[in-house]
Amino acid sequence: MSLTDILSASDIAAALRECQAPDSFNFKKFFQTCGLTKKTATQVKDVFRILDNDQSGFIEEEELKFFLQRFEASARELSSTETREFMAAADHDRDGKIGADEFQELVHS
Ligand SMILES: [Ca+2]
Repeated sequence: MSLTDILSASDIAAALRECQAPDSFNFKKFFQTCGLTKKTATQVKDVFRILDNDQSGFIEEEELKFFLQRFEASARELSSTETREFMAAADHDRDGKIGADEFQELVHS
């Protein structure tokens, strides 16, 4: 399965355009523009599994840095500030990584 089985390529492109400038990444806006907020919990978890590059069941801070590149290989890396803010918002149980449930809750929050 690939991201474009769930999200439209044009919505992904629009979401990436919005955060092209350094430190302009806003995860709420990104999830909304790429169409993820309108997807079901199951679909959001499918997206999570695609984003979980090493299939560990979690997205760690190191992986989060390459979040945008999972959507488009030529996208930029997230800055350490963006990565930290994203992690802090998602990591409810404070174990330093994002699980599928945490990701789905963040998308639909
Ligand atoms: Ca966590």
